[in-house]
Amino acid sequence: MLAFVAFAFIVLFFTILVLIGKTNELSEDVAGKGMNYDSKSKWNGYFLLAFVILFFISIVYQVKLLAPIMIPKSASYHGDKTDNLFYVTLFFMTIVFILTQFALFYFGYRYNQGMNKKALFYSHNNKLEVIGTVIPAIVLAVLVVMGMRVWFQIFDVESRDKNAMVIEMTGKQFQWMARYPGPDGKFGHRIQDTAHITPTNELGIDWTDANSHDDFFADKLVFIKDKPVLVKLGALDVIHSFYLPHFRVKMDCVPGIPTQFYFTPKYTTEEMRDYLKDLPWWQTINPETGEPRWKTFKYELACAEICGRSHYGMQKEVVVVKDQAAYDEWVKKQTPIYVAPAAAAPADSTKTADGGGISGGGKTEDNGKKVVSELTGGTTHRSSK
Ligand SMILES: [Cu+2]
Repeated sequence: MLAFVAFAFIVLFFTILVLIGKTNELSEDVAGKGMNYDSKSKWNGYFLLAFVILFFISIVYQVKLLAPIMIPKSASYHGDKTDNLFYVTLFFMTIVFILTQFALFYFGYRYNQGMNKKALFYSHNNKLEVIGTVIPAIVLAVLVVMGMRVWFQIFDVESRDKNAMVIEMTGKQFQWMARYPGPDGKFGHRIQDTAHITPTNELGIDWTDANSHDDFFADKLVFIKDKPVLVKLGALDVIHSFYLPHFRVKMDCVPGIPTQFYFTPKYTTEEMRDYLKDLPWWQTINPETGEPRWKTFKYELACAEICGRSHYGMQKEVVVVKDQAAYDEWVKKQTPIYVAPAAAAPADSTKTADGGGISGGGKTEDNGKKVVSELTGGTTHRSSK
């Protein structure tokens, strides 16, 4: 409310200023004095100069104010490289921004209109053209080459660690289905046809594939420090975007087009909290929890594609643990999808006609196999894992 009143006040203030100016002009006209262009354009020039100076001061102020609450340092290895790229780009763009914006307003001041001034006709200057073309071309070429190098390093399939931990993320309106391969490290196949994709098996997991029996859905993402992660991405309805801001990871999830992202976490959640503990803003109390902000810091997964009404709700907590043992401990506590069916169905649900209950109520493997083969008539369309 206060913001609205303040905004209304500012609008009113400037409207009154403009009206006073107009009235002034009209009264001068009526008095037969004619327009005093020289003085008016001189004042316009002063205002332009004042504006650009205030504008720069406000930018410095905002950076000082907001920089401490910006996202902290990168929590992944490749993230350091993309951050570095960002800062190099920002450096060049800041120079260009200051020069061009200052020139824009300064010229308005310096060459304001005057009754006795004569405009300079200046059609061409080869030297200026060359400088204005070559310098930006060199700077942009350097930025593009740097960007491509980093891009190829991040997406270099060949040099990937074959032992990377693989998880499968599927976005749907409005939640993430985070499938882990379970202790065996292998995902069960998915059969993407109408018989297998059911309300309780939205991914079409093939229960006849024994690898699927220990796959589980996680309510938060757990990674291991220094262990590479390959995230396989998909979507069931519209485009979503897998975004781990702290890890500088972002990739779209497109229905029908598999995408992926490969990265390595660098700091555990605890280590990141330890780091934030020394930063002033993170020491302030979070009114929601009554504790210092660093204490409740969490890595976060968000959807970065506006995918519908509850887009903002597509979040998950991300935890980085220190070693394999801590991870295994967490895996042990998870319930396989095969045993506990998708969230929609209660744990003791019985078998249903659509086969969705195969995974419910501890059905035996044989039972599952039988139903699946009945449903598919023996033909299966296997998707990639
Ligand atoms: Cu989404």
